Amino acid sequence: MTRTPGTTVKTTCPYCGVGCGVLATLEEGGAVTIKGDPDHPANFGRLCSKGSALGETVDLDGRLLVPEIDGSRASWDDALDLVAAKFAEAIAEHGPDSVAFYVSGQLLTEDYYVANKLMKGFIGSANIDTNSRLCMAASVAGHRRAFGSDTVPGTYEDLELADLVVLTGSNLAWCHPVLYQRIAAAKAARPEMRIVLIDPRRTMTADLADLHLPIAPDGDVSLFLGLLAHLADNGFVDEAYVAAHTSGIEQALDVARAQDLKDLAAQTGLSVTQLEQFYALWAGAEKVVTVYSQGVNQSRNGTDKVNAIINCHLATGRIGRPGMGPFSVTGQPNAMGGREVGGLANTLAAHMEIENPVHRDRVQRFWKSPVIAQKPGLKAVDLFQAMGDGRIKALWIMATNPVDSMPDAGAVEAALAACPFVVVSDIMAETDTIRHAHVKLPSLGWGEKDGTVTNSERRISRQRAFLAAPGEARADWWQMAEFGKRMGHSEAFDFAGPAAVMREYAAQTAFENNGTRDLDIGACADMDDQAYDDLQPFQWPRPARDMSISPDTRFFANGGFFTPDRLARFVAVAPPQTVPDRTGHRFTLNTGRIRDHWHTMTRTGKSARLSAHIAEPFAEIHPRDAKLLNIGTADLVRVESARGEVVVRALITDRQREGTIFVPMHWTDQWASSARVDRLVAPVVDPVSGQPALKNTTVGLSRFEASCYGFVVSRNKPAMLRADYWAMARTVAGWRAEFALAGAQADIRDLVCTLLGLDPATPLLSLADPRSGLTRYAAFDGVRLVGAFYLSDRPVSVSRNWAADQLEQDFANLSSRWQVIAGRPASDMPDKGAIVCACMNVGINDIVGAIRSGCSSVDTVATTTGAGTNCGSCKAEIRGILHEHQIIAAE
Ligand SMILES: Nc1nc2c(c(=O)[nH]1)N[C@H]1C(S)=C(S)[C@@H](COP(=O)(O)OP(=O)(O)OC[C@H]3O[C@@H](n4cnc5c(=O)[nH]c(N)nc54)[C@H](O)[C@@H]3O)O[C@H]1N2
Ligand SMILES: Nc1nc2c(c(=O)[nH]1)N[C@H]1C(S)=C(S)[C@@H](COP(=O)(O)OP(=O)(O)OC[C@H]3O[C@@H](n4cnc5c(=O)[nH]c(N)nc54)[C@H](O)[C@@H]3O)O[C@H]1N2
Ligand code: SF4
Ligand SMILES: [Mo]
Repeated sequence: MTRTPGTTVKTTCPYCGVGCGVLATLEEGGAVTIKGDPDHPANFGRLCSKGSALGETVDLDGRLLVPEIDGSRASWDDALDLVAAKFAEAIAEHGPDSVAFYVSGQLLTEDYYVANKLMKGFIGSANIDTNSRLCMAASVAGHRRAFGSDTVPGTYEDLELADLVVLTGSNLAWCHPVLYQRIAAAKAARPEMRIVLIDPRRTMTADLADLHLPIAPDGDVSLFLGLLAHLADNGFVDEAYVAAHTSGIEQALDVARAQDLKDLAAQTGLSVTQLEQFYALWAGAEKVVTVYSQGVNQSRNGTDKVNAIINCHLATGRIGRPGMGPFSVTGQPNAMGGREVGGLANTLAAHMEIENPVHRDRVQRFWKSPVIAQKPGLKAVDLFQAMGDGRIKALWIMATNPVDSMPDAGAVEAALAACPFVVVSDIMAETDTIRHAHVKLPSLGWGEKDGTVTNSERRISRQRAFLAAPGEARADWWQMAEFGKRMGHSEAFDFAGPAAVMREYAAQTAFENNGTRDLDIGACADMDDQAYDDLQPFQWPRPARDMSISPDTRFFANGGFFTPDRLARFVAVAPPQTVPDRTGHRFTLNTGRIRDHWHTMTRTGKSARLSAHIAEPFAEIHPRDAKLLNIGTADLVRVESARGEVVVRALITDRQREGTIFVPMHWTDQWASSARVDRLVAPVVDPVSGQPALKNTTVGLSRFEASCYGFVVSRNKPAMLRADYWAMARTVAGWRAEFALAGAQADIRDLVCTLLGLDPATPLLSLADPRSGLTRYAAFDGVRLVGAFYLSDRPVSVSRNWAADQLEQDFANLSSRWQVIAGRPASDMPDKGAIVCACMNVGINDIVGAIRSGCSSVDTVATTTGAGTNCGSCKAEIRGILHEHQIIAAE
């Protein structure tokens, strides 16, 4: 549904699993204004930098707007007929397991439901897997082992009510910023609240922590085993709870007690004192929540890590009561919804199990389907390996970019290139994945589509359209349903709209449930289209027999687990075996996220504001490691494994653990020459969940020997192919790019014109400074700067944001043009430096200036500069800058 300009629509942010409510207004003239929804119980009006910048990412630049077959425009009918014919052909010749869907936690529940129903109930294979395999599979498996169901027991309120919040493998400040802010506000109101961060890196989240444990990679199982033994040995076990509601504590304790503190210190890389401090804090706080994310899940023993944590909560009965519980925070906006409908290859539908014949029969009867998948399908890593072996003949990828995000990404790309038939549904015309598609299908994006998502606390919210469908783009559920009809299942896929899909799905959650399954939203099964449109955010369960919002939205305070005997299981997990490394490489590569970009940057890369915080791929390296390898500040480095290499900027920082490096996952071939970090990552998976170990790969590190380094700002998109290294980012009025050449310098004038997209005869202003080795060029068109180019034999020291701002200036005054090639502002034009606050465009130099003029707290810096006054995501960094400068001032 499209709204008239000026009306405000309540919808949900399409980024992280916090699931913030958003007020979106389409203004006259087409601009979109975004505000936090004060009534939404996830965020109460707050938004982070990414949510605040949503309005800058909904333009049609770069969008895929018409279906294509083999690169040529096609009608929807022709495209879908071809997809159906190719899938049918593969199934007829090679059986249902020769086809597959690879989908995404960024689909809406309605999209996901239709895709899952089609594959498992009508094609008869379970070869539907999702990027949630890379994200939540270990949590799902850990929950199911312990609880008998994939249940997140707690709510966000618990994070505020807790006396101790433990964050392990989670960079909440950058990845779930609104939850981080809720905890920060709770701690400000109750300073006695304690926060522990467990992460090999000292991330921005450490800003809030009373204790940071810089754990050795994958030391988590040992850490929590030690905690379990400590709890048992010091009288903290809740004997009544354990006896009434659990089984298996003895076996779990036997393993836990097998190590003493010295062993644990060796396994975790922490000191005995740090261990004791943590154990005492945990034991002493009745109200404790343990929040975990990818440092736990993305590991070769991810499921064991999850169970090691859950064991401690079960032993103390600290689960399902206000302020207590293990809390897996989900990454994607609908990671939960996808799990609920059963979108993983090893689950069935509505929290039913594929291995269970009763469940299979029930699901088949509900769907009235001709077949039902009899066994789990291929999990993501196995799926792409099977494709590499030629076993998958047709694949449909929807809302994910596996060429960038899967481990062993080079092999994934090769498998896709060799697959006989690939369909990709995306919103963007150019991604590293879609270039391998035989059929490209244009999807509706955020703001254009209608449906529901479930956030980390089981809260279902509506995403609502407020923009017209562009071009011929269509909803993902519609694409799947039309395909289903063409496969001969007209009745089963005859949905009038997303509300109809939701009604059917809600009825399935209630079907023969009667309290035997945790997930029941039967109350939504009879809702009409208007009620669907008006749906307010609510937490499940919401069974039909109870239409009011359930007063108790937590699980398991009084047991009632979903195992056959209704008891929770302790899992006797053991520390991982150390794997001998024979590669000769000596660094552990850790990967993850930065504050202002989302995954493969297809949306956040459009926003100049979000690109200003960190504009280039980088490797965080500890100063001692850098020194040993002769790597200096702003040098380029090569990171390599047996599978490939990346070239990125060195960021030398003692926040990094020695012997480890951190490279973000975001940069793709669309944004940099060679920064797809998953090309390096080995396809090692956790044996229980099949989730890949994306945070622990052995790599080599060396200085990238460049003969010269350059920086450009340009109105045109720079043509970087001639550089050996490059990375580019959007600015308000154009582009900025870093580059380097490895060999002899080419004809520089020619290089400048090629990079800036200028006619070779364009007059250029130039300046060469033999002493600094810096050569600069600038080109003007009338009073406007078209581009500026800086080249040096060392990393170029030019104020990046200042240079980018010059693209917006008026250069009627000829002498001002020289400042551009001088590469520095005139004294009356302050240089902001690197942008810290993306919302208010405040740079580090503004903040340092404010500190020098007497500001001594985050609040006074905020009042003086405006930094941190909108979304607040940068407050931790401001505190860091304050801290550094106060130390300097004190020295
Ligand atoms: N800004 C931003 N926010 C996002 C996203 C985004 O792309 N950008 N993506 C969303 C998604 S899909 C997800 S899944 C979440 C992920 O959210 P997080 O899991 O918080 O983010 P990551 O950066 O992947 O990893 C978290 C931390 O795990 C640490 N770690 C690595 N190895 C270990 C270990 O062995 N033990 C422990 N304890 N810690 C370890 C890393 O150093 C890292 O700081 O973020 C969501 N939010
Ligand atoms: N090394 C390393 N690798 C990782 C991780 C890591 O920490 N380290 N994290 C992993 C995790 S947790 C995750 S979740 C994945 C994420 O990895 P991906 O899912 O591959 O990344 P995205 O960029 O979110 O891809 C979403 C795609 O869907 C498109 N899109 C957006 N909206 C829509 C829509 O409405 N419909 C359709 N059809 N398409 C749409 C986007 O343009 C984009 O191409 O990466 C994983 N890979
Ligand atoms: S925390 Fe930020 S990215 Fe996550 S849902 Fe809220 S506004 Fe969106
Ligand atoms: Mo994720």
